[in-house]
Amino acid sequence: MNSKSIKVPSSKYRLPKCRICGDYDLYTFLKLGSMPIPNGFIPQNDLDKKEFFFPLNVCVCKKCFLVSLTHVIPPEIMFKNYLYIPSTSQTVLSHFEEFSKSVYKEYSLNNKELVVDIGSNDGTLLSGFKKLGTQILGVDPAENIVKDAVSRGIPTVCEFFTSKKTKFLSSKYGKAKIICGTNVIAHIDDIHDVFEGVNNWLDDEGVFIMEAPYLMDLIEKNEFDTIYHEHLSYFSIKPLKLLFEKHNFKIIDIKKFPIHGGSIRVFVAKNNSHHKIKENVANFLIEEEAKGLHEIATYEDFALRVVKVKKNLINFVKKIRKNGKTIAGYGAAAKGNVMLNSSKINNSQIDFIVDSIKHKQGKYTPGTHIKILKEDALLKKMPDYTIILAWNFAQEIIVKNQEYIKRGGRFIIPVPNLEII
Ligand code: JHZ
Repeated sequence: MNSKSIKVPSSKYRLPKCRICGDYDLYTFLKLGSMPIPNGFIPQNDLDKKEFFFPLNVCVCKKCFLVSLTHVIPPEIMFKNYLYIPSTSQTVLSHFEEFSKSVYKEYSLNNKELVVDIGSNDGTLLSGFKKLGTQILGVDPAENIVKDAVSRGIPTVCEFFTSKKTKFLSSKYGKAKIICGTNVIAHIDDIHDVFEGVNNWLDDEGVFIMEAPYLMDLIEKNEFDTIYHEHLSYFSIKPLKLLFEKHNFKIIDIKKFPIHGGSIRVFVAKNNSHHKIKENVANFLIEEEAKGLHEIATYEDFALRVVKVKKNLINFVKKIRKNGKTIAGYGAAAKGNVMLNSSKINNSQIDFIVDSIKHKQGKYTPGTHIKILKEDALLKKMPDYTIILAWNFAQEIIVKNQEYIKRGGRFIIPVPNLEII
């Protein structure tokens, strides 16, 4: 923090009760400190403007075991002008291609049926369904990104998804056979309203499909930096099942994917629909219980490991800077900003970060003010070490940067435990 930093008091934006079951017994197990919103990249001209720092703590509900942030920053602050774009990563493109193809096949979709995507971003997922021939419609509040999506031929309504709006959308566009929500349900505070909306819009035999990072992976692999202001909830199956039951839905299937450090794809249908519940749904619940996701001690142990991971990175950075070596970052990911801010590593230790997203290039990272450059800066500047802040794409990044390694550059992966490649 510096003289331009404004710390938002902890009394503001507090989560009053569990978002799913409404219980008040919330146990805060990890405090990452105050930091700016993680996608709040700063243009050079704004560097001397005020920067707001919001608390970043995480708690678990002792009744239903939903993990949530203790504070809820208004969505207008985070999502109206958004800089996260999935289509820049080959890993994400392949993942979404598999998504559309497998869903199209499994639910025997046809060219009359409508697929809706909540938080459709630049339309990457919907473009797969479009190619397969279904009707498509995106709903997303980010004005800058919706413009891009529409110009690429992805019809998109620029709105937050609310139950009130779904009544109108459903009558205008017809019932949806599939409604998707990938990496978006965790971003919404009033999830009960979302499922009221899904109920309004979804065909009686339709399927809602959500995808989100899985709490089990987050805990087991020390992925603490995926905890940030945008992600209000960290899902496991037990609280999700309760949420869906409250809205007369049933979970019919769950699949696991390695994307974003480990994600679950949860398939949900109306209680009265013909869809049968697959056996694996019960297995998820059994495994969560067995692995301690319903015990406070599991969360306390995780918090202790987080302290270790941060300490290892801080000590490593100090040591190599002391030896006169240079360090860069790879991927100005939101999670990277959590890693840097919570470890208090800034532009005095990291010289620059490279990133493939055009909108991020030339800007500075929130809180730590490290300049973001194009990916080709890595070979031009040849830093001795490069921390892969977008560690979820480490494989893709290492494969395409063999020349950097050949010339003596070394990659660092900070989680689950610091690793030098
Ligand atoms: P990436 C996002 O988090 C945002 P973030 C969101 N809140 C969410 O829920 C999670 O994903 C799941 C760059 N990069 O995707 C691009 C390269 O430069 O991990 C991105 O800026 N070169 C919706 O922001 C960043 O890394 C490459 O070759 O943590 C990755 O960000 C590749 C592959 C990526 O998301």
